[in-house]
Amino acid sequence: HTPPKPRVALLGAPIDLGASLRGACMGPAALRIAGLEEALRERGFDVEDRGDVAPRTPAPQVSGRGERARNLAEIAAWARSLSDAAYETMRDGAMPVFLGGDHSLSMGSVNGVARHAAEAGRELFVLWLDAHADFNTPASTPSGNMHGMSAALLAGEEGLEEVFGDEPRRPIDPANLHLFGIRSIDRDERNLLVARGIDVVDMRLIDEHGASVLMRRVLERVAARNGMLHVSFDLDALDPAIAPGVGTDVPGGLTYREAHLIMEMLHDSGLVTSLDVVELNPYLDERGKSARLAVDLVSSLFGRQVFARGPDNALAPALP
Ligand code: B3U
Ligand code: MN
Ligand code: MN
Repeated sequence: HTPPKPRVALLGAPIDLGASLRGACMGPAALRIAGLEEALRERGFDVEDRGDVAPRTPAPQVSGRGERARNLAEIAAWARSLSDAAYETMRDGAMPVFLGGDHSLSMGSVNGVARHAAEAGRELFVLWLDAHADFNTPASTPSGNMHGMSAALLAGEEGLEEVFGDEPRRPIDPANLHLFGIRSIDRDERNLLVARGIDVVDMRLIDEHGASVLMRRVLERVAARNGMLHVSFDLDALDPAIAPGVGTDVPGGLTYREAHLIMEMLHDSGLVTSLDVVELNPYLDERGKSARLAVDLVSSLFGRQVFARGPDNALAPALP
């Protein structure tokens, strides 16, 4: 008999008030039009598109921080409903894939995943693929944009208590946050990253050592601790030449080949239990190029490959 197909739930989060430029609210629609659901079905998954998550009504007691945390009440309304959606999806045994939307959505998605992991007695790890560290707080931010604060909130930094208010907030262990692909950090943000000892794999490290060595280092750590792995994939981690459809592009990003390798290694690890695909801005894209690449990369993460790899994949194939 055949084992049951793994279940994947697609959840749209059309949110763009966390960014400076509008347009990422069209991201979920573009990912759907680019064929995400069909691509996953082709990989043998039981895919359910749950449509877009509805945000809560913004709570009046969320006072807002003006220019220090722009649109705080709206972001909080999204974070609370996304947290519940992530938690409930995982509790019901499906793998949630969040379609963004700007990166502030991960405040909700990862918080919900962390709630589930805690209940299941499993340790949660987060791989944050991004050009930016997203480790600002209202005190450090130069822009007030909340998509630049999501990793900080998730790692338990202060100043964003109003996002969840009295609702369950479950920070992740800062030692389990792995930033990857980074090449743009603000001054005070850098100081905070250093003070907290966050693992930052910047492009210099990737250039010197290669993406595979640095990925294996993370994957081995997660596997050794029987962890769950959430991947938060900001498309601006990719080089803007291959993914122009993002609001804050930074040159010198991951190449097409590096990005696919990362996704293939994630698949082979068998460790990924939830995913965000964020910051796709179709208003800035070029004829669907970034949306299609995103779907391609997610296909790799879900197992599409040219040739199956064995468990000894860390070694180059032996010659006779
Ligand atoms: N670090 C800057 C820029 C930024 C962060 N995330 C994105 N842009 N996408 C900030 O505004 O916090
Ligand atoms: Mn980001
Ligand atoms: Mn980014």
